[in-house]
Formats: sequence, structure tokens, C-alpha cells
Amino acid sequence: MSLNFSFRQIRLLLPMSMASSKGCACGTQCKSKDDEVDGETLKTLEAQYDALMKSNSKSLLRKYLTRRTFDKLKTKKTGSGSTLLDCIKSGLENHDSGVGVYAPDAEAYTVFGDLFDKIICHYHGFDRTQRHPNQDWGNIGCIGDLDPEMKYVASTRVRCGRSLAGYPFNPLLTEQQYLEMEKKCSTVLKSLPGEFQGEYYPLDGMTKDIQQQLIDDHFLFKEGDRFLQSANACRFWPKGRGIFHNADKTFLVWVNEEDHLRIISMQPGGNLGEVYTRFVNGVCEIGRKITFARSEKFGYLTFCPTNLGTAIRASVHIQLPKLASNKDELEKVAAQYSLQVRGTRGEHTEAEEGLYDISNKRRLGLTEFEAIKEMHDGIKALIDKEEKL
Ligand code: ADP
Ligand code: DAR
Repeated sequence: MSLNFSFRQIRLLLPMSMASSKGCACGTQCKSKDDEVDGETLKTLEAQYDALMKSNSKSLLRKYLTRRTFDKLKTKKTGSGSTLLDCIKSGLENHDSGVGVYAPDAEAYTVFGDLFDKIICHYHGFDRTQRHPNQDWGNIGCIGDLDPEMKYVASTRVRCGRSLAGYPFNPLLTEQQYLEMEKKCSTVLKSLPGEFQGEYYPLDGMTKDIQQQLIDDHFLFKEGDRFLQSANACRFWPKGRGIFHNADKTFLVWVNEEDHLRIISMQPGGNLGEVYTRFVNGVCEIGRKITFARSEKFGYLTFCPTNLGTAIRASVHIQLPKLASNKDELEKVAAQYSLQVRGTRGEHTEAEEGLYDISNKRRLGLTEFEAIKEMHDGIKALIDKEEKL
């Protein structure tokens, strides 16, 4: 059995006299002030920060964690006890991260705001004086089919992340909390009416064959993401994790992967209007029974800052043989429409047989409808360009 404890858990398990020791070499249990970060954590931060700054990492962590910001934040803690190390451990251990940070709890976005705000501004174009707009699903009926002749789009998916109010994020969750959240969420999901009716399948006890088939069919999250593992997001795995889906697998919910919930609507073809309608109705049904964590400034709160705000990623699996003959060119054109290009199996994967996952990049500082419209207009533009080549 592997022991799964984050730095904070170990501190919490120690008797108070030791937990608050300064880690004095002399072995006496010097009592340190509660708001001081323990010596072991500081030592790890200093060593790994130096290594990151000497590397050729292109992560936003390396770009924005200047020495001055590092020195200012390294001794800070949130009320739940999370430290700068809890926030940046993934980026310290994976220099090939694109971003490199996660929030161990909601308060980290404020306590470590000197770092998070710069990364959020870079990723979303959202500066620290802004406030995320109120939720607005928009005029759903005006969103149609991206590819009515079914020439390019294999399938369409809209997902959002949601966090349960009152719970921290992965690095601070206890095994008990994972199980408690799974129980709460699965009970609500199994009570969904109409087209959302379905079954919850815990990962704990799921056969490897069924799990792999769900992953291969793009319904279930992959396992072993090293970025999440480094962020202490996979402790007690697979306990408290699972997937809910309706009979047609057009409405699915992931429980306790990267976020507490990932709510997904998807179907073959390019009918974004149908996918979005189902998505909105499903999110609202769940939101009637579960209180989501939301802040004035950042909208819906998520583990990763790239998912804040609407937390929506609307994507197509699409083949654009001419445009994609040069991937760099495809990414350049996509970026003009604030679109992000992923591989066939999602993030950190490559395209298979020219099938790309293309989605909106921005999720924060715009409404739900604007995020969907940005993806809609971008995909339409890419198809238009493909037609003209
Ligand atoms: P997320 O969408 O939650 O950010 P990933 O990028 O890892 O996470 O994608 C998760 C899964 O969803 C992957 O298997 C990916 O292939 C699948 N997926 C994403 N977009 C689509 C789509 N439009 N059609 C079918 N599967 C999709
Ligand atoms: N792999 C991490 C996270 C990037 C955003 N994707 C998320 N949150 N799934 C990185 O820093 O590259």
C-alpha cells in the first residue's frame, strides 16, 4: 500500500510540538509561529526554484515567478495551511509544463495572487482589476451546426469544471473527503431526470478493460497525468473517483479527477447547438442540488487557473487535411481565433490520423455564451479557410 500524503498532511499528522517545529538541526522542538512555513518546505522550494530558473523551461511559472515574487511568497500560508510549494510543485518537477501552477485551495488565488494574477492575465488576457461577468448562457437557440454537410467535424463536446463549495482542492483533500464528495455527487447524479438519467461507475473496482475502453472512446479521463501527480492531485487514487453517464453517453460527469466535477455534453457530428443545449440544461439540473464554489473576481473556481471563470472548454474533433498539413501553421491560424489545438486524446497527446481536438482557449473574463460563440466562430473560420485552400 503506498502512503499518499502531501507535505501539509504530514505536518498535520505530526504532534503539534513537532508539526510546528522549525525543523531545528539541534533536534529540540522549537515552536514556530503558525504562519511560518517549515524548514523542510523552504529548503525544497529554494533548491527546486534554482533548478527551474537554470532550466530552459517555457512555463508561465518560470516566466512570472521572479526572485522578488518568490521571496515574498515562499513564507506565506493560506488559512488551510497550503504553501507556495503546494501551488508550484507540478511546475518545479515538470519543466515542460505549459503553465506549472495549481491552486491547493480557493484562498491560494488571493494569498499567492502576486503569482497567480500574472499567469491568469497572460493566459486569459484578464488583469487583476477585472471582475468575471455574471453567468449568461445567452440565446442558446442561435447556435447551430458547425458542419451540416459532415465533411470535417467528427464530434463535438462542451465541458465545464465545477468545485463543491466548502471543500479544498486536490492537494488538501483527505481520503475521507474524497469519499464524502463522491457519495454526495453520485447520489445527486443518479437522481437526474429525463435525458440525463444514468448510472455512476466508481473507478475503484472498475475492470481495466472497461476503464480502457471508456478512455479509448474519449468518455473517461486518462490516468497517470504526471503534471497532476506532481501536484498531489492523485493521492488515494482510485478512491473517490468515477464517471457518471446517461445511456447514450451524450451526458457524462467525471468525479474528482483534476476538478471535483467535470460536466460534459458530447455527440458525433458538428451540431454545437444540440450539445450546448444539453450541456446548459444538465449543468443547471446539477446546480439545483449542489452548491458550486464561485467568486466575484474569478467566477467558478477550479484547481487549475486555466479553467477559472466559465470553466468551459468547447471542442470539436476535426480533420482539416490541407490546413493541418503543417501543424505549426494550424496552431498559428487557430491562435488568431483564440483557439487551442490538442491531440486526438486530449491534452498532452498528438493527433492520430490527422484528427485534432480544437477548442476555445479563453474561459475567464467572458460569459458562457461568449466562450461558446468564440469557439463557434473560430471553427467556422477554420473550415472556411480549409474550403478555400
Ligand atoms: P478536458 O477536455 O477535460 O480539458 P482533455 O483535453 O484531456 O480534458 O480531453 C478529455 C477527453 O475528451 C479526451 O479523451 C479527448 O479526446 C476527449 N475529447 C475532447 N474533445 C472531444 C470531442 N470534440 N469529441 C470527442 N472527444 C473529445
Ligand atoms: N499540464 C499543466 C496544466 C495545463 C492546463 N491544463 C489543465 N489544467 N488540465 C501544465 O502546466 O502544462
